[in-house]
Order: sequence, then C-alpha cells, then structure tokens
Amino acid sequence: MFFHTYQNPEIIARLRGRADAAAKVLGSREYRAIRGMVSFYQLSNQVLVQANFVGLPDEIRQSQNGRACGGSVLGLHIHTGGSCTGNDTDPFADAGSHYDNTLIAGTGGCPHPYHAGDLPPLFVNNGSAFMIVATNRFTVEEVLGRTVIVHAHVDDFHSQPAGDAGGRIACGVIRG
Ligand SMILES: [Cu+2]
Repeated sequence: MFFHTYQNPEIIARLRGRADAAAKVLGSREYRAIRGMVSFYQLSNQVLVQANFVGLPDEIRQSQNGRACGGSVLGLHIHTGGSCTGNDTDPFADAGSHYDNTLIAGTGGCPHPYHAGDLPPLFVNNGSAFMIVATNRFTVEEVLGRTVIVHAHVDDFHSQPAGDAGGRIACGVIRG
C-alpha cells in the first residue's frame, strides 16, 4: 500500500488498533435511545477522536419546494466534570463547563470555540452519526475521567460560553 502525501500513515495505522481511552455515551431519561462510543487515540503530537452514535434525534426540515433537507446537527464537546449526573433541569449538570486547559483560578480562559474540549458537531443520518477529527488541544491523559456531552442543537461556534447548543441530551465518562 502507498500513501498520498496528504494521507497520514500514522493515523491509518492507529485506527486499526485499540483506542487509548473511550467514553460509552448514553442518552438522558428523555433520550433513552441514544447510544454512542467516543474513542481517543494518542498520536505523537495530536489525538484522534472517533465518534460513533445511534438513536440520536433527527429532525428532518423541508426545503421551500417540500424536499427533505439534511438531518440534525448536534453539538459535541468534552466537558470538565467527571460525572454524568445532574438535576431536574439539567440531567448532566455535573459534567460542568467545556474543558479548557488554559484556565488559571481567577482569570478568564479561552473563548468558545477555542476551548480544548470543543469538537466538530455530529451530523445525524437517520439517527446515526460517525465522525473522526484530529486535535492537538489536549492529550488523552488530560481528558481521562472527564465527560463527553452531546447537545440538543447545533453549536453555532460563536455564542459564549458554549455555542448556544441547547440542552445536554447524552453523556459519557472518558475511561482508559
Ligand atoms: Cu457541551
């Protein structure tokens, strides 16, 4: 096999092997159908994040001529907290805010979408979604014990502090 210069042989080789960490992601009480796995692979200078989901809400909008538009786009982030627990208004409140490894007590951190834990959203196809991205914003070691959160709406990659992505509908703790 040969690789074009724009392909990364390290990435292809690692995805064949075992992940260094993964989060088993489950929907909240209102979104019981959601099941997903988000896997993390540490490369030499970046981390591959691979997300696989089924059972996601998928709202099909219609074009002006009545044709079906693309499915839902749902915000996906790593949050700082280590527990998928919460309260009546937010089932995953204890996941905390977006993971930002630049925070020093008493100072402001990075704006959204420049938090370490900010990720591309999930593009839903009939309830399922698949996504791989490379990021150098964190190491696998740093995110162990933190949480992956799926949101009810698209992340606008602009609004502060979290992209106006709506409620938290699924959560999983990242484990090695
Ligand atoms: Cu989030």
